[in-house]
Amino acid sequence: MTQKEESTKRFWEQFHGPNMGYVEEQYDLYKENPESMDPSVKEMFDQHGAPSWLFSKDETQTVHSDSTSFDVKKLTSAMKLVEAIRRYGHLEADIHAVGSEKESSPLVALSTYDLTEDDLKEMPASWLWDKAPAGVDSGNDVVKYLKEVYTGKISYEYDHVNNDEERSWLTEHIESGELQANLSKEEKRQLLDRLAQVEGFEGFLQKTFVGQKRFSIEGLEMMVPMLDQIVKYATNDQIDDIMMGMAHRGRLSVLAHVLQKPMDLIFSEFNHSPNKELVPSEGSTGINYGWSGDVKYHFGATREFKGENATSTRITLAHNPSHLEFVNPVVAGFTRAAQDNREEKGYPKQDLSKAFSVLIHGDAAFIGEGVVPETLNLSNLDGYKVGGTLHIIANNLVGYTTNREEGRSTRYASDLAKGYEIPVIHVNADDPIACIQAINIAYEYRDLFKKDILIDLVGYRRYGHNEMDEPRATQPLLYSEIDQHATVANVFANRLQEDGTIVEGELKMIETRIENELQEKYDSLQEHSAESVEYTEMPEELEGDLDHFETAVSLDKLVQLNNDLLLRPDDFTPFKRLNRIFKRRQGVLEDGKKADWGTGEALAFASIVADGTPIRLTGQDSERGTFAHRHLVLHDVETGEKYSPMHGLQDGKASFDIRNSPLSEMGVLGFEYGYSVYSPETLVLWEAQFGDFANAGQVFFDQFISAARAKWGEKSNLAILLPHGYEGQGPEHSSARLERFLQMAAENNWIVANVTSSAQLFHILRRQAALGGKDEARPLILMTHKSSLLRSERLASTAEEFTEGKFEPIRQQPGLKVSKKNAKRLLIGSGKVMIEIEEALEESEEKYDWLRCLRLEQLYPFPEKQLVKELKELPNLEEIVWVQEEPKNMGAWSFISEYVRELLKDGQTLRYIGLPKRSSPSVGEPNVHRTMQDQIIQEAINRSKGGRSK
Ligand SMILES: Cc1ncc(C[n+]2csc(CCOP(=O)(O)OP(=O)(O)O)c2C)c(N)n1
Repeated sequence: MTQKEESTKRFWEQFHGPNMGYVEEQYDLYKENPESMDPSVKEMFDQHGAPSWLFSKDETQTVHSDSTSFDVKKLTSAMKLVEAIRRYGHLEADIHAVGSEKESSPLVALSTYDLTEDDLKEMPASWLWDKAPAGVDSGNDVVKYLKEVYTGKISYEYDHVNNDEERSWLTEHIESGELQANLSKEEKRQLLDRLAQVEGFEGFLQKTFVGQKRFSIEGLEMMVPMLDQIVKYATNDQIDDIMMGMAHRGRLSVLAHVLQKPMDLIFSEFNHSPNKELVPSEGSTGINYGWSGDVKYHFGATREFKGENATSTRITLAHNPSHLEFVNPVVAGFTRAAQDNREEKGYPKQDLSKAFSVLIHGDAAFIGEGVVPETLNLSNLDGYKVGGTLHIIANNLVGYTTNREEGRSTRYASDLAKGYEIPVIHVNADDPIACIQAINIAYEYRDLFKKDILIDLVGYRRYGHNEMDEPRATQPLLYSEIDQHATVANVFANRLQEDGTIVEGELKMIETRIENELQEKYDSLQEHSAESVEYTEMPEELEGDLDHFETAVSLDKLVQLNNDLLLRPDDFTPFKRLNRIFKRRQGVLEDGKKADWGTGEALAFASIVADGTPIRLTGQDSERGTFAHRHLVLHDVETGEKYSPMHGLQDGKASFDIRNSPLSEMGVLGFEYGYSVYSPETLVLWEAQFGDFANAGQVFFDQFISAARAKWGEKSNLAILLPHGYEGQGPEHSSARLERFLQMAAENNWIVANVTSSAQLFHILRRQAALGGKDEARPLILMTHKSSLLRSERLASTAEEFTEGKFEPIRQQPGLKVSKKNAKRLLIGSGKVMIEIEEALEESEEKYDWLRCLRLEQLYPFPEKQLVKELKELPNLEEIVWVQEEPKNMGAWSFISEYVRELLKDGQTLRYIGLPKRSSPSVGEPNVHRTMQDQIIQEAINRSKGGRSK
């Protein structure tokens, strides 16, 4: 009999009389529906199987008539208690260095289960825990042991994890102590030294740069050795990339110690800091990486580390705006980009082992900011997953001056993670060894299950929100405690002294050495470099126009691509009604057959991929397209299998990744931005369902997409597709808020366009792909069309427009024969309204030789050169009229009028035709819209001046 069989036999032998009946009843229940029963009883059967007497010949169990007939209720109570310790032990854990006393919870009290220590002592340990380690003999030992595991300075929450394998792994590795940090004496001394370095660095900055903000790490110093440990494991595992994101707190220390940013560079940034009174809330002005620069707490860095084997691991700390947590999806995008191999056609091949991400959060920000759950929700989706992120909450108990009770409705800052089945480890930042243990478990779990895990590192904040803030005004009691509290290096040194690792005074010596080293570095900096921060100019490459990009494609190639797009795998059964759409695409560009918007877009994508440039396109319902114009993922009606025609291109030389995104703007937009930065050779596109929903991700436009190049030198050629156009569909679904993108347009930071033909779409997308990786790269904000207009002949283009042309920032209004000499009015507009004007001109009987009409297809950079050329050719022009369907305070009017006014000659006027100023962008009644739109159009093409032009 094996040891296990022996133990099982002994276990069942304890039941007698009525207890046996009770157990049998429970076993029947277990067989029927194990999930419905009390987990502790379920565990009993999981562990010991069926009661042995059920299979015994002698139905009346005779064995083991020990004098104590065991009470089954006590046993199940003890099992419940054991289970409760695993589940609720964290409620009694000693995870607070300051600010909270160790609590006790009735959920893990013996009395709650009607048990005494004596009851527990009577039970062999194996009844309650078959993996009880040596020395854990009785039930009482089990309870004591598990209380040490779950209610000490480190504690765990994983009951919300539903996967059985993960749960078992966690239980086993947490309880066996296998992943404990068994540090040698030398390792303990190194750890102490590291903590002293962190404290020494912060202390040196404090005394050398008096009054400057640094958002000190003090109170959470263990963050640095924890990150060291991650780097050590990752380099040994030959991981190519660790992508990190973090906010201001402790960032300088992480840069200095983990990314090894040279101290003298850090010191020089402090030295160059201008007037301290004028600095913004998160620090003083720092060195420039872009041309406008940023405060020093926002810059990232990259560093290469050599592992034990010859390979190296690169750590990238992402640049970060003040907006807390918004860097999270950007880092996820970096990571995914580093994992995807895009070199072959089809979907990219993801290798999860190539990179992983580490995110450090603030305790107030993690639970408070909506971008956090939006990013967590990406973690298990095929299009977005990155094989698990290791999260650390840098929990200093306070958010600026706001206490925990004011900042969250939950017990822990980490509670949000539980909804995503992310295991949580709480650890006391004053216990360095427990902190390393937390990393050991988190690293192994993420590595094995490729899922997120979170460490709630609970410490404190030695100073105020920054070093200029007085926290005693708002947190007097907490700070009177913190003022008395020894630093973690001192706490740890005492412990090491007690266990004989170091001798008295050793920490002092380490501290003196570190201070001398820092002073030496600082002195040599003062002697050798007195250079001042130079004003950096915008790079020249951004100044030129983009006319030199050749984007035309030969007819042969386009015809072949179009034919390939219509191919299906042999055994593929398509949805019949789609055939109509695809039939329309057959033979386009041949025999004078024009290509509509959807075809133009598909040909752009296909030709880009055939050129060897990968594409990633995501957005809500983007596979089909919200307006059903795209259909780049097809579904076999019999098998449900998916097939993308883009993957069947004979000439496909790179991947085409297309994904329906979850219902998120912030998370997804940030992710795609990150992807585009890290993979500059890829054309990444994000599509809003309707353009106005993009404002749910506004922070990414303001803080990253428009400004990252100027602030941090971060390049992206991300393309944003924003359906825009007025049809009376209501205040939403109409306007992509073009005006906002134009307001933010400066220094050639991005391209803003609204194009009116499929060929223009083709060329601008191809140009955007060509920009990738170049110094001229910049994002594209493209207003796109909606609904029926997408299928309109008026957007369709001829073969020549694809094979000969290139993108035209200004287009002549099609179908208008103009006499340059007679032209009195130059009508300029952009987007859908110009297509409606085209219709109106066609319908009208008037001869419009007095009207010159231009479509502004690229609003920014404003094509001034081309417009000046036009104006020169119109000698008798009296007025320039800007027409738009948006209200006057929206759309492009304010932006355009500034440019155009400059170009007016004596006697010429500039006039506005469009809706008056409005607070809400559009009406909700199509008929009302139609009436107003007709008025605008008639006024624009009616010779008489005046009317509704205010
Ligand atoms: C989106 C956003 N809202 C508000 C702020 C202003 N702010 C800066 S730090 C801070 C408190 C953050 O607390 P916590 O997340 O706990 O991090 P800590 O500063 O305590 O490390 C606030 C409100 C910000 N930077 N970003």
